[in-house]
Amino acid sequence: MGLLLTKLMAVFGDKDHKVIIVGLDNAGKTTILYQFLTKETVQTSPTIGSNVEEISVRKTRFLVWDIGGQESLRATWNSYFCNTEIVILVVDSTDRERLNVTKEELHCMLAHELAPPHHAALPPPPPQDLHEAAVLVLANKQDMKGSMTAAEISRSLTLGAITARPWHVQACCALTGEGLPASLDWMRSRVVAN
Ligand code: G3D
Repeated sequence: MGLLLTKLMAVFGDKDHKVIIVGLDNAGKTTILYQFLTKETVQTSPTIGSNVEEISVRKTRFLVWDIGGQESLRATWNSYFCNTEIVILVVDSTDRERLNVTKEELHCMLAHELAPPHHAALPPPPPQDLHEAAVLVLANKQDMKGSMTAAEISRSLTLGAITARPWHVQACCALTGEGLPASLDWMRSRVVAN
């Protein structure tokens, strides 16, 4: 009964689902978030803060946190992990040189564990790591000549090694929005499935 109720609540939009967007600087994170917000099929709410936006996809609401990708900010990524259901990793598909850095950041992030303080008399606190988060990799800038395919990026990031959580790679172009509706559909299907 509880599971059924949870699924119904996801379908009918009773809950916000937390999403974080990560990726190296210049990958296209901000452009993608802007595209999500301007798609006709997506209803939006006014900006909540400078880096968090609410996106509603057929009554499923996502709170999307755009986290800066510069090297100095990457150390702060883990402070956003708590309760995250989906991690969107944006990759500049033309940036072959830094794909290895992206790979390291991704696997380091997924391995991150933070044991919150727990008192025996209290119920256990929610997990603070990305234990239950699904991963969506956006192979962005597909419009550019020589860009790597989604399959190449998947291989280079060794996504096949991720076995404990759902993941998906989507080719896209943030400038035209191509590939983004399919991404939102996948995100929705993940949270409804849970
Ligand atoms: P970030 O938020 O990850 O740092 P931005 O990245 O969204 O600021 O994008 C960085 C640059 O890449 C921007 O160019 C943006 O227009 C461009 N860009 C983003 N997505 C695409 C895409 O799909 N195709 C192409 N060709 N360019 C893209 P500027 O020139 O403003 O720095």
